Amino acid sequence: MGTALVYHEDMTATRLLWDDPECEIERPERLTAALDRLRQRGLEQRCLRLSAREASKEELGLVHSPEYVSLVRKTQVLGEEELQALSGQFDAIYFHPSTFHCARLAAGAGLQLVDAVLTGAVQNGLALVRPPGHHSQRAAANGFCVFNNVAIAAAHAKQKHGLHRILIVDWDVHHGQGIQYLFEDDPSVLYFSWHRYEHGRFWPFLRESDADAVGRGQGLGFTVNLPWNQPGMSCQVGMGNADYVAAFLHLLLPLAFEFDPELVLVSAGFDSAIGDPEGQMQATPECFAHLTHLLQVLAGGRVCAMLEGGYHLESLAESVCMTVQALLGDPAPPLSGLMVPCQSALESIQSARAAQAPYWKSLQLQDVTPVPTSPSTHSPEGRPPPLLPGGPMCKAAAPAPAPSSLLDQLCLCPAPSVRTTVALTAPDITLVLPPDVIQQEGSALREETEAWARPHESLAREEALTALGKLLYLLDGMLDGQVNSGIAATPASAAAATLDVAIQRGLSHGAQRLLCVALGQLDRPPDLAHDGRTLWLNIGGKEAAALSMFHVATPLPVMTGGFLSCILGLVLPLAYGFQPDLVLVALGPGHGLQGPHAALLAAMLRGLAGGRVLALLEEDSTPQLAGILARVLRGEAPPSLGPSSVASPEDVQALMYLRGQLEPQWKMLQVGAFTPQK
Ligand code: X5A
Ligand code: ZN
Repeated sequence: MGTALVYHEDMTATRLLWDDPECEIERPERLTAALDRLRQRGLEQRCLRLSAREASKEELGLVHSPEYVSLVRKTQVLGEEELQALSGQFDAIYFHPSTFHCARLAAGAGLQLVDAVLTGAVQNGLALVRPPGHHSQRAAANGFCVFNNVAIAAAHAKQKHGLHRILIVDWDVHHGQGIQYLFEDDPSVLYFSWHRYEHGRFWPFLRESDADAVGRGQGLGFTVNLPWNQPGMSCQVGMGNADYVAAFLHLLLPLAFEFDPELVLVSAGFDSAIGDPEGQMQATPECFAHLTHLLQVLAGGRVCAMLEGGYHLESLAESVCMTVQALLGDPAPPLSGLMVPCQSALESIQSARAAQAPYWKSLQLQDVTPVPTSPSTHSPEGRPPPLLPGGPMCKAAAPAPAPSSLLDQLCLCPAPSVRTTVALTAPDITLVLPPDVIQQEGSALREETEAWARPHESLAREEALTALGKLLYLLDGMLDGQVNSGIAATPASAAAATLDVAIQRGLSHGAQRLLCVALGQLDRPPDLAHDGRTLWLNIGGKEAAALSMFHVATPLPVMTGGFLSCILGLVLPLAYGFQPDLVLVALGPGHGLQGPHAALLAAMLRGLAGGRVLALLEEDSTPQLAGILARVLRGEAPPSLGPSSVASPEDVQALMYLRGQLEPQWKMLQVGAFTPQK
């Protein structure tokens, strides 16, 4: 569907005309550096270029007072001294004769982006703008911000497009207090901001930036603040990749899914990236690909990002590229560094969760349910006692229309750039693997397939052998980097054996760490080595059990809410902690997953291993299921799940139990600073 890039070179005009050490970092090169890098990387060329227009007086009036707008208008004709005097009336602000024009273009760029996305012209996009917006208030400029670009875009989306639920994610390192003030009593706008806070000792030094500011009146619970405080001994410098991902998994995303936004606006400041003089944080540019990727599972992928801060030109340019790459659907590069959130970050996440818990069902059960303790689980291999009764019954799948003909061909779809994907039933098949590559008697692949199949009785049949041959061909393509992800079909009777071979083959052909997410009745292959190279996660086990830190089983959650907490609270924290270089996701017998749930799982797992995800489906899966998986693996957004139900008490218990078992080894599972008692 496409990604818009909204820009106008006039926005490079505004600049600081006098000496002001606080403001000098907000300079024109910020835009040119970002744009040049996008061109160099060939990313700009892949976007739909839109030229920014000026926002009208009425549009600015959606959030600003007429008096303030005319005050800014008058700066066009002021001399340098008058400009400086007026600037001095605001905190961290400079005006330039071009400021009014630039600020109207910046706000207009956001409006064009929102219009392009909401009319369906594009799926998502980025507006590269100056001056930034999120500190600006109804009648005040603040923190380099003149008009509140993102707030105007949100108000416009409500007024002109009739939206009822808009999520604003402010990942700039400063608190967007301007956005908070404008929507604090409005339940139709959920505002999330993380920010350097240091217990109030960091600019803008506001009490209302703390986690206990949660909105007011009808808007209670629709303001979410995550203040980063001075990191302690465990992390000397600022927050890093693990802290950011943990904040998304354990705080933002549970609320966002419950909110079910129709549109996501991002106050995309990159002063939260490594190297920035303001933020002093540690997150690498790749992290912004992950954050963007994670947001794309919301609102049917309608994500509009608008530049806010970001003052280290190199870090800014790289981070902008990562964001645009993710918007284009390219897989995110793996995150570097140990994925262990620091203590101070966990404390912040915990206090924000506690402050929000009264307003969000997705946070309630989890934090009040005591963690079940188990007497015999001190050794990681020690089997915990059975805790839960049998998993929920899976609904029998509806009879599939003429399945074998659809799932019978293996199709390779080498897309441009990195996002090469293999699929079975994608509507846009570009290359079909000739069946004789696999079936030819005496061909190398045929012989290898037979060798792999030999130990498995269930792989003796010709159909099973052919399916295995296709899968191995596909897996090789992925391991050599020719294709990025894929879907392979297996006969139901051979699901376990095929998966077993896929794991062995992956490990013997270059995968260092292989994550296997097995849905339904699939047991861990008995001959699989316990060497820490494979993380086996079965969703659909009879009971929650952590047989080792690399062998985890949990029942299939019954409700959407339970499914989401399983993905966000268990699967992704383990996956991000493990840092696999290959992911297998197998929908085995009785997996019971509906298309949208399977799509969400696949879409989110695509954030791991550079998007190297191989999905194994049963041959008689519906073509709809195969199609939807093919699309998300190619980078399309999964459909939104709609309003989510609450997790069942059993699902919450299973999650809490596993968290208690696994937290000591898998630190990404932690949702708070206080480890549950053992
Ligand atoms: C948009 C933005 C920061 C202002 C910092 C003033 N503003 N010390 O990042
Ligand atoms: Zn900032």
